Amino acid sequence: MARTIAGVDVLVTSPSRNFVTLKITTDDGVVGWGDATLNGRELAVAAYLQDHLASALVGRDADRIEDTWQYLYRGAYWRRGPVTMAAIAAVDLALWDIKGKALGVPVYQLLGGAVRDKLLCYTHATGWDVPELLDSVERKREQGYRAIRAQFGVPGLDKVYGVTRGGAAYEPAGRGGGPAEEVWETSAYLRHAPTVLAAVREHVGPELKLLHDAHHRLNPTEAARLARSLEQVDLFWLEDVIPAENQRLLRGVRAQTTVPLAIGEVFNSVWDADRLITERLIDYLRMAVVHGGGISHMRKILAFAELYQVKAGPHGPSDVSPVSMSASLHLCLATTNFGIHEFMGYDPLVGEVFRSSFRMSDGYLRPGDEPGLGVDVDEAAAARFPYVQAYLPVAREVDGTVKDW
Ligand code: CS2
Ligand code: MG
Repeated sequence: MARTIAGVDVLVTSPSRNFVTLKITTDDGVVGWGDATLNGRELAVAAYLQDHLASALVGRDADRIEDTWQYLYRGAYWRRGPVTMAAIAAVDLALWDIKGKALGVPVYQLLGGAVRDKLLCYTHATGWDVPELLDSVERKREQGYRAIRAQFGVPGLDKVYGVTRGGAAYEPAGRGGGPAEEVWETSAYLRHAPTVLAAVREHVGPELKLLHDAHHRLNPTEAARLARSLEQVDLFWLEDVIPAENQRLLRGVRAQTTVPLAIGEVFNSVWDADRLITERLIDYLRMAVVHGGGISHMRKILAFAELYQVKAGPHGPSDVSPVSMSASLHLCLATTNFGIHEFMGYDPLVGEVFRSSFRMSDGYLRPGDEPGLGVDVDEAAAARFPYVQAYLPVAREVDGTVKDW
């Protein structure tokens, strides 16, 4: 007797920041949770789910995860894109959660079982100047992190991606009102970055894994110049050196440097990365299960990437909810070509809504072992935090030209 989908509900909640969560309930009362959070465009995905998918899902066989994925992807006619793939991901994660709960096993066991005991993770250190950045790095080292991303201020600019002042936590989406605008100057950044990152490496010694995110801002020539200037810093990876739409442009950067390259957090299907993988233009693929169509699509992409020795380096900022964070950990625990997982941590308010069993200790993440994905959502608590319109910033060059943020 098939277990069928009886209820599909979308929760939009904002405990310190917005999250969109899908709740699927089966006819025998099993509840599965999926994440549909797309930072700055949350309501678009919520509408896609509640206005276009919910009614088509009710009555479907909840065990048919792959069939449902194909039904939502190929059956939509209009394919791919962050909104569509986040909506499909939410359904996919919820169905994997249901299957694990119904069978009494954690989802990683359904994916072939663990291939490792723990998952190396990295977190964010931020500082406007070198002393502040080094303080932030030290605080993260004291928490046990073995890998740390360093982001820093740029002389002459008053706002920079990933950087706060006074050690405050960084949340990119500004709440209320429209998108904030930030001025960016690549030449100032290129002059400054090598000095700061060399100072960090000098301070921490050779062991600590250091990462840096260029956040889509450079052209291939600038990216090659930056990478070459960082060769001696021994980065674990240099992230998003160029906007990723034109994958072929990375060939020039790859040919100029041996610094490991990571790209993909804005990707949402295998077609965004196929050339980067088959030409091995990247070392790490940054796609998150919530933005990459869920576990069902991501596990195929990572199996494909394994053939080219490209490893998973999943996106894991504050805007990837604990539901997809947990799903990603289950997937990565069962994935051989895993490299490192981003883990920014969450505001304490998030824990009032999402009760998750994954843990970070001594620089490694571990998912829980209870059936399903290991996250419970407190709907009453979620209702206490209504949606607050929030936008990611828009960047402009000094002359006013819009720039990749
Ligand atoms: C960043 C993110 O974590 C990262 O690597 O690129 O902070 C990104 O800016 C946000 O997830 C956008 O919502
Ligand atoms: Mg990034």
